[in-house]
Amino acid sequence: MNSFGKTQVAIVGAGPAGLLLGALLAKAGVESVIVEQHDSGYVLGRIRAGVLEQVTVDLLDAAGAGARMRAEGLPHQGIELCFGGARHRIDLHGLTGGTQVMVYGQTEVTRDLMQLRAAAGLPTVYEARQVSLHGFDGARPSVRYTHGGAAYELHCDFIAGCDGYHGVSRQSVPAGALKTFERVYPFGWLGVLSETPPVSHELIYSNHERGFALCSMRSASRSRYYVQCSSDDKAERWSDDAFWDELRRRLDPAAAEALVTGPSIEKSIAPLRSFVAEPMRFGRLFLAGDAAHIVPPTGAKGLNLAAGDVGLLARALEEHYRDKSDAGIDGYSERCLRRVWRAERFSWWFTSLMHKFPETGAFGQKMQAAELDYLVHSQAASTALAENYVGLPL
Ligand code: FAS
Ligand code: PHB
Repeated sequence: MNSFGKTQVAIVGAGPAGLLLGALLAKAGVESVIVEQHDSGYVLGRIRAGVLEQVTVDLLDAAGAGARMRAEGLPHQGIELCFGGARHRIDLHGLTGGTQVMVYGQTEVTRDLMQLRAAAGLPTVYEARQVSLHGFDGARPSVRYTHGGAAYELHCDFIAGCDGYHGVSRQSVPAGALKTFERVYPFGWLGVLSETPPVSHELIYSNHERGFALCSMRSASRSRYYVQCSSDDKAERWSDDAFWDELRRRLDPAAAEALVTGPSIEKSIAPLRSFVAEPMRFGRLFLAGDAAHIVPPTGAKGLNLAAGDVGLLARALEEHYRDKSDAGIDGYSERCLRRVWRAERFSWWFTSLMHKFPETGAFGQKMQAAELDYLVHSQAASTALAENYVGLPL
């Protein structure tokens, strides 16, 4: 077996969590090697999140990857809730003392981080196969993989498992050491990306008797839309016209009228689940991002939680190397999980409020309508939504 050599931190996964961690560690003078199973084009081809919290914006700036986000991102100061045929604005900025969110696609975040890493000449092994983690319960962990038919072993001080829900890192932890919590929702989101101007300048979250819908965007000319669909639905069953017709049905008349439709450039169905694995540290292995937790995308938390995890992990590893202190490392899991569970609660609550469940029925729909009516007419309730939506401090 060839040895790739040694590094300080081996990062498994080149999604936003792995790439942002690598960039923050580089700023702190900590070496890393990223091992990724796919090629960079595949990673960039996944259309996912669209809303960045201020914490994430600040971490991207700190990592040196914020310039294009600042130039092309869309600062948003409110969202709209649509129900009963009308829209109601939630003034995120006014209700949270001036905090806003940034609309900037995960694909662009990933692209910026990839380019930053490549420009710095930092090593990323793409198309790594048969990745396995070893020795993280001792002092000499390593990551093994094959690449181009040859076998490699990367020796390191620490392993960061940033390889998502289906990754190898969480699965490498002895089953008895993990406690998992999960809720799978009885529906999915059918998402469409189109080169059309957004229907509104802010996001619209719609609760409708036919099901949930979301109007989002990537720029002034590129829109992202979602409609709730059944768990066993298939994207290929939906023509573009069928999607646009269903979206219109779930919006208020003004938005339905204003909707500009066009050919889909991407169409996919995302399953919805809430999931947490505790703890997030095992000896010299740290889990971060989707490898440790999943939220339904209703609250736009997934990518932002991943950023928060790696922000805390980078700080902890910097303290280890610079200050010879392991206080951050020892407190990593507890600090992350407090933020994770608060985001899990908000995402579950917002999903429960906005979607049609098999058991919702006429009474359940009245309860949702009453809660929405209270929410948009109570400053206290709107503030609770706003401060959770813009994100809690790191
Ligand atoms: P990721 O899954 O993004 O990245 C993990 C990386 O590890 C991948 O590149 C993968 O190829 C790699 N990997 C996996 N196994 C490996 C192995 N064995 N060896 C090496 N590499 C391996 N969040 C939102 O906020 N809003 C949304 O609208 C939204 N929509 C989503 C839609 C879908 C279909 C999915 C799956 C998620 C969505 N999310 C959304 C959540 C999403 O944005 C995640 O939170 C975000 O990608 C988390 O980033 P990472 O933790 O880096 O995980
Ligand atoms: C998106 O733009 O993809 C998006 C925005 C907000 C969400 C979920 C997805 O809550």
